[in-house]
Amino acid sequence: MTRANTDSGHQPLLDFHLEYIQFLNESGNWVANRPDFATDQWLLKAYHYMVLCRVFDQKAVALQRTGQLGTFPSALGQEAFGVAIGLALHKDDVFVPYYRDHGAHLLRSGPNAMENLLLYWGGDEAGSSYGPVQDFPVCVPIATQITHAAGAAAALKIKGSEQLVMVTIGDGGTSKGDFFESLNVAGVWQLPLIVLVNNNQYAISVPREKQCGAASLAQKAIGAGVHGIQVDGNDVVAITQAINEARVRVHEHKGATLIEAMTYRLGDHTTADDASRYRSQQEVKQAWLKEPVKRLQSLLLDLKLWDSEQEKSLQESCSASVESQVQGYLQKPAASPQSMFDHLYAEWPEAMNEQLDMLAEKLERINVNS
Ligand SMILES: Cc1ncc(C[n+]2csc(CCOP(=O)(O)OP(=O)(O)O)c2C)c(N)n1
Repeated sequence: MTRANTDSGHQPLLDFHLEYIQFLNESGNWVANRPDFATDQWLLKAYHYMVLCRVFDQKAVALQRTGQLGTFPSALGQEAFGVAIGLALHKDDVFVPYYRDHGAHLLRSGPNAMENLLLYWGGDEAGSSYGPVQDFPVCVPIATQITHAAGAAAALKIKGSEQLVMVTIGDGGTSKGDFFESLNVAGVWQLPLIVLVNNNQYAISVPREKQCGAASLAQKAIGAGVHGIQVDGNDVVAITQAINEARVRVHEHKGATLIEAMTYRLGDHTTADDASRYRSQQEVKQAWLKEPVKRLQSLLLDLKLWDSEQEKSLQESCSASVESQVQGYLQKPAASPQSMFDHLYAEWPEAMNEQLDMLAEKLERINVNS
């Protein structure tokens, strides 16, 4: 019988620690050495796209409110999250997004990114056809995208490719089996995968502390044998640094990284939600003090890279480019219901004909009754 050599008989089995990354505090001051990638030009580009994301977001919500768009999930307050992805990903990486990554699409999905996003959220599957061909479409079913991402990462590894996969997921998504299964396989197979969690503190009305009893979501990595880290998700520099470090780990064949980005969802969950029913105004007011756009603007002002004239002209140019893409979207004829099948398969499986027939029958019934 083995006896522990401590009085209580208890010895530590393993020790773990988790790091937290922050470069810019709430006031936009450096709290760590400015990393090399964060040049003046890089900071200005990040700010430009974060402002564009916010202007686009506001317009998309207005379109929904006036009956010109379907349900829309605002990214208000999470602009640094999406924009950091867009800035940090390389062209040949595989991006597997969830549904709140507008900032990433603006940078990654070509000049018609906003028009395509609006088409998608307007119910036209053609809007899913954008950006680098290896990227996956927006995923609304919670956490299913992470199984696809793990599969894609496994395929790349088997092929001996140097490419990596980045998948995004919400805090709520990390409570699902799909998440644990994918992370588990990522650990066992040392997959070239970066899992970026947008911990915006709510899964619709369920606050973070009612979703998971652990002190952080990053520590879920430990159980899977994957590297885990938490970052300030309102700090575009910190998220980018974490993604860059995760890329190095992949290249050094150290496998996957789970990054938990601490954000806050300043808007409703979607346009079908009313967040004032489950959280206080005071809480939201506090969260506005940490928001990412103002934080980066404060830094730019401090660095004398920005002034009120530049702000005015940026706001005007963002509004103009959003407006022109909105016109492109509004002028497209509405897609037929049958078109939802158009972008599903490279080769049409015969078994799907039954569903096509069911839809045709349904449409005929609607037409007869109207
Ligand atoms: C499989 C599945 N179950 C339920 C839903 C309904 N649903 C839509 S969003 C959501 C909450 C997701 O919260 P979280 O993962 O934290 O992401 P967030 O929306 O906050 O960015 C749920 C349950 C869904 N889309 N898919």
